[in-house]
Amino acid sequence: RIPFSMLLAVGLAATTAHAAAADVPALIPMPASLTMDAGNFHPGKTLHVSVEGRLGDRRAITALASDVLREAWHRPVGRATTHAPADLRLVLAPAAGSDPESYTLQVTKRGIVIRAANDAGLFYGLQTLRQIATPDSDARAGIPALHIADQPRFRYRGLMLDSARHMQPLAAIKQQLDVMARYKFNTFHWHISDDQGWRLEIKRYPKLATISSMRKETLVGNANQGAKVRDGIPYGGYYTQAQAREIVAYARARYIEVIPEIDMPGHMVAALAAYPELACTPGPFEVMTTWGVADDILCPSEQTFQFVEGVLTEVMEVFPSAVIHVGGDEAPITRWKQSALAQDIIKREGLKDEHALQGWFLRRIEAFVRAHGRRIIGWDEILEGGASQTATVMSWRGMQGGIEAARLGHDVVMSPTSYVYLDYCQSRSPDEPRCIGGNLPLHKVYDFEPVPDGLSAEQAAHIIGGQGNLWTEYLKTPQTQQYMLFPRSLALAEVLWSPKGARDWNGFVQRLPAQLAELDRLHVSYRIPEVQGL
Ligand code: TNX
Repeated sequence: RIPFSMLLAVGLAATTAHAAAADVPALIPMPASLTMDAGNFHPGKTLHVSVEGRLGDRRAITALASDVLREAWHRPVGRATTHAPADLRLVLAPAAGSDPESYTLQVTKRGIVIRAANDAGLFYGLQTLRQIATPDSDARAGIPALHIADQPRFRYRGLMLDSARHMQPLAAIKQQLDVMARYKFNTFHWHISDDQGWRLEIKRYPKLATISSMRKETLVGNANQGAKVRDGIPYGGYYTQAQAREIVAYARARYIEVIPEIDMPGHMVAALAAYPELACTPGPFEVMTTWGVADDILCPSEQTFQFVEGVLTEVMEVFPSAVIHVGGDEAPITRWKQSALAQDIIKREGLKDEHALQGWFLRRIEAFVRAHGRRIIGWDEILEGGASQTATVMSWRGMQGGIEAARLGHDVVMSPTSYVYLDYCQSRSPDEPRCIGGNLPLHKVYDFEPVPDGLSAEQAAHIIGGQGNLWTEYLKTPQTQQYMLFPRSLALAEVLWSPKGARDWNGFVQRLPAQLAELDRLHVSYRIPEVQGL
């Protein structure tokens, strides 16, 4: 066999690569290094697993290993003994790699060994093994001998789900987390508040659940385009704190951190509907049934700070994430210009204008969050009013915000509309679910490069990763949401995990069918992409 690394190096013509492809497993994301060796490993009648070293959660890792083997070959799995040597060895070796998510995976005729410095590495090694020893595969064929040494390119590999515009049953969120783990995503950004609905129970502010979570009718049109579609069917719901904790635990068991977002000071109309005293004008307000950018935002009063701090206190109790997302996007200054209270603060604090006031507002919130041992992350607008250096910037209006932020020394997550807005259209076909606009076919997501040219090495190191965003204005069901998510998130998975030099569209397309089959097994919907051979 030809070492796979050689195939990459010489960039063989597609036909030749195809001849070797029979043995090269269809891995997504492609590991940092993969070499094919001679021979195969054949599973015996019973499969034995050994665990060496002090794992953080030995039971969970062992259970996952057994599942992977059992799903692949449907043979009993037991613990290795002196009489029954291990077919799969999981070895925790502190020196195995410096990256906390790295691992090595070796398959020889005698068996499989996964080595890592900690549980996360073993977990990712097992995800890779699952793609090599695919479920329900032919045990007689076995799996090819190979050697993988792998680690992620980026430490932040995220997907955002908007549960505000339309919410999802817990089972659908868990299913998404299952798929994310298989493709080595490690961050789930959960957008749980917006103009069109507030989705988390807050005990201090019970009307967020009773009033802010309910809207009068369906959400169809963009307010800015004057759409008015009335169907009179109420829509609503929220997650209890217990349910949110369930999601956090489910994600954590898959090495995924949940970052909650409470969007402020804009995108707050649903909260204002319940607590109009937080606005600059008397109201009343209604939970919005159109989407877009609303003029009504939080007024920077002491009452507002009390509200936000109360909400964030409960949010931090439920979500243990190191960072809390505080939004910061699309907050028009219209109301603050007209507000005596806002103008007084501007004068008192010697601020330049309303944008500086938004900076002041968010810095105050940030100080609160930091006093609780966490940091904030916000959309790139947070730069406009001046954000403190410990704030991470999520660059969505293109890459420029992220570039500026990296130059200023902020950590940056790149999430530009043009490459990773998964609510954007995948084609112009009338069969598509209704999409927001843009044009974001699979290959464009695959072309996403999170680290732009022109940054120094130190600045580039501030780009900690990237994220795909699924906004759900038009996506009502888990099925249509999955259609938008897959397979585009698989392209993103490879962008965020694999080395830049391993990026290979033709190779990705060849590996994709095996992974679409995996999505089928998981009963996950996806769009069949228009690429040759599918
Ligand atoms: C902009 S991205 C928004 C969202 C919308 C999205 C639609 C961002 C920070 N704000 O409120 O859902 O566009 O693509």
